Amino acid sequence: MEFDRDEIRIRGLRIFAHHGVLEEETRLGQTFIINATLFSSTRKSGCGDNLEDTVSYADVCLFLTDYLQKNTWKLLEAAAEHTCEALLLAFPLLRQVELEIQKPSAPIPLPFDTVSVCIRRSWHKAFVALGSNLGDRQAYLDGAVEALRANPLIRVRQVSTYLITKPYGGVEQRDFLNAAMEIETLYEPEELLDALQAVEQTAKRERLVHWGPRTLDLDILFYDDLVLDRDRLVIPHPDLQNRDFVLKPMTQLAPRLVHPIFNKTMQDLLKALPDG
Ligand code: PH2
Ligand code: MG
Ligand code: MG
Repeated sequence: MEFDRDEIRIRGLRIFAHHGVLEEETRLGQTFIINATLFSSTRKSGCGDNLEDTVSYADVCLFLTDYLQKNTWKLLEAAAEHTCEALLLAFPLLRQVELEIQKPSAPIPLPFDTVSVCIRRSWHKAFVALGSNLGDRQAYLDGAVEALRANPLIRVRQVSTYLITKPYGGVEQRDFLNAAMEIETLYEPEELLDALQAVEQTAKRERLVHWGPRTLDLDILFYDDLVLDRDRLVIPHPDLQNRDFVLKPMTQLAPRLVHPIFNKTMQDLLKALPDG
């Protein structure tokens, strides 16, 4: 990870394509100029001198040309967004990409050099808590892991063991089965929440009692080292430091992961619990 800030740079790649809002742009086409910065560790390929250990800039140029010629978008924003995602999915060693798409012949009746959109997109590391205390609890957790594995924008890296835990929070209910998982994702935090809630829905999750029984509960614990407080979503999960059913599986997955607010590792937070 330390060397993921290494950069492989592509400058001035010219691609004739058909993106644009105006009808004549999509009909006639024009030249687009691409600048791309590929963030990927070059340590291994630098020391070993093997092409298989790096992202080939030639392959990326061919991919960009093919992808931007096969598709048409009205907006440069859409072309850039889709192209970044396609690159990050197609090149496994690519952690992050910065992509600029210039349109030097854009239909603007004024003298100008170029217009462009430049965006940066990357894989994010997140941890998700899983819980169930209704029906076939193991089948609900298995199904959730499977559903997330099937989503191309999520890569499941690790799943903890499943733990039977006493209900926490004062509501009388059946014991839970709990776990945690480490993922990499191209989703932004709220998009990840939407994806998790869609999986909860497939388990027929009904929100009847706050903190009450549920077939499937999927909560975002951490997202990179982000601290976020929005109406729908608080990251890190605001109560995880009090929950052994979260800290135990997290200690399996990432014992030395540091909580970005408390500055304590998962194993230290677990030890600090009353019966930890
Ligand atoms: N989830 C809750 C409330 N209480 N208790 C356990 N043991 N496990 C849970 O996942 C859990 C809970 C609200 O999400
Ligand atoms: Mg929960
Ligand atoms: Mg929840």
